[in-house]
This record gives sequence, structure tokens and C-alpha cells, in this order.
Amino acid sequence: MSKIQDVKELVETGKSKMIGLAVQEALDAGGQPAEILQAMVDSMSVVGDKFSAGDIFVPEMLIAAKAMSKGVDVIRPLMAGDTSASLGTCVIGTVAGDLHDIGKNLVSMMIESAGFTMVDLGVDVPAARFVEAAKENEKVTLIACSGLLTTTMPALKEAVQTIKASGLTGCKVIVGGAPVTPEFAAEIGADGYAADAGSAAVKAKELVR
Ligand code: B1M
Repeated sequence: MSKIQDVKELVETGKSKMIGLAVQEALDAGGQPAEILQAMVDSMSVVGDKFSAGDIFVPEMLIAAKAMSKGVDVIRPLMAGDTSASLGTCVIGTVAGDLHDIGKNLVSMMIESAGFTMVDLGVDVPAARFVEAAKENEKVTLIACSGLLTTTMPALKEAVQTIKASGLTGCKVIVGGAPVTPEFAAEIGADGYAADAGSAAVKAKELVR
């Protein structure tokens, strides 16, 4: 079995103690960081499908998420990009009521590698907190809001509208997450939308240049 297949299985079964070594072995065997990352993302889709089918429950989703995060820790240093190109600070967080952070963390990693300094507010971030953080930090050029649940799409809307009403100037807003569409992003007044972490980094650069 390939090393990448091992990584996938360890994420799906939530083996967080073994995953770091398996990711390292996959890298040593010539696997590319982006390829290993994609394999782990695919595993989380399998986990989601099993949850939808009623084959697993929230605790299993949680341990799979923990394993994925440990695997990403091994990849993260390898994804560092051109940090000399300072594009300002990006405030990022998952919106109020939403505890999903893996996608947000990947987006953060990719935006950082595009040349931003990141301020990560974590999960369950109230709309006003994005504004506070943008005011507290130097040179905030971008606010990135993630939402993973259809039930937290209104919180995404509230976050964008609160930011837009706050009078912050020179600061763009990008949104994304599985239930978010480009149409929804435009409807709620976001400046940008991205479907995945790679395109979030491309869009982030485009928005501030
Ligand atoms: Co949750 N969960 N979960 N969950 N969970 C989903 C999202 C779900 C699709 C599972 C399913 O039913 N198949 C479903 C949502 C259904 C819906 O609303 N449409 C769901 C549900 C229902 C729930 C609960 C309500 C379950 C319950 O309690 N009954 C509950 C809600 C808790 C809450 O948030 N209030 C819940 C809880 C959890 C855990 C805490 C157990 C855990 C999260 C742990 C963690 O994140 N630390 C969890 C997990 C792991 C999942 C799945 C299995 C995996 C999510 C993930 O990490 N994916 C997920 C199923 C799935 O995704 N297929 C599911 C991998 C990640 C890389 O992808 O997050 O999509 P993703 O991020 C992508 C893109 O979306 C995009 O780029 C990322 C990377 O390419 N993106 C952006 C994300 N943010 C972006 C921001 C951008 C741009 C792009 O710009 C700013």
C-alpha cells in the first residue's frame, strides 16, 4: 500500500499519534506536500459521507479532525512561500456558531504563504470581533471569514455587513467554506470568494494589489 494511502487511512480512522510519522514517511518516499494535503482533505470528505450515512457520529468526526490537524502540522513548514512580499495583515476566523477550523487553517496557511501576516481569531468569532481585530492590528488589508454550516451562513452575512458598516477603509473581505457560493458571497457584499485554500491565496493577492 502506498504511503499516501496510509496517511488517508490514518486520518479516516483518527489515528493522531501515528499520523505525523506517516506523513513524514510519505514525504520521504517522494510525495509532494500538496498531494499529501489533498489526500487528507479527501479523507475528511469520506468522514463527512460516513457521518451523513449515519455510520459514524460526532466523536469520530472529531478524532479524524484531530488526526488531520496533526498531519497538517508536518506539512505546514513546507508550504511557506514568499514571506518577503508584504501584502499587509489578514485577520481570519470562522464565524459565530461554527466550530469547524481545518479548512480555515488551510486557508490561513496558504494566504500566509502568499505574503500576508496572519491574525487568526479561531472559531465561533462574533461579527464585531473581526472589526476589533482589524482596528487593533497594523496594516490590516484583508479580513477572511470562513463558514462550514448552512446554519451559519447568516453569521457570515452578519460578519460581512458589520465589517462593511464599521467604516474600515482599505480593507477587503473574502469569504468561503463548503456551503458558500460566489452568488451568496456577492449577495452579502463580500469583495471576494474562493472555493478552496489555493484559490483563496490567489484571490487574496488580487484583492489587495
Ligand atoms: Co461537522 N459538519 N458538524 N464537524 N464536519 C460538516 C461540515 C458536514 C458537511 C458533515 C455532513 O453532514 N456530511 C455537516 C454540515 C452540513 C451543512 O450544514 N450543510 C456538519 C455538521 C452537521 C456538524 C454538526 C452540526 C454535527 C452535530 O453536532 N450534529 C456539528 C456543528 C458544530 C458547530 O460548528 N457548531 C459539527 C461538528 C464537527 C466537529 C467539531 C466534530 C468536526 C470539526 C472539527 C474541526 O474543524 N476542528 C466536524 C468535521 C470534521 C466535519 C467534516 C467531516 C470535515 C470538515 C473538514 O475539516 N473538511 C465535514 C464534512 C465535509 O467537509 N465533507 C463536516 C476538510 C476541510 C479541508 O474542508 O472545511 O470544506 P473545508 O474547507 C475547504 C473549503 O471549504 C474552503 O477551503 C478549504 C480548504 O480547501 N474554505 C474556504 C473553507 N473556509 C474558507 C474560507 C475562504 C475560502 C475558502 O475564504 C475566507
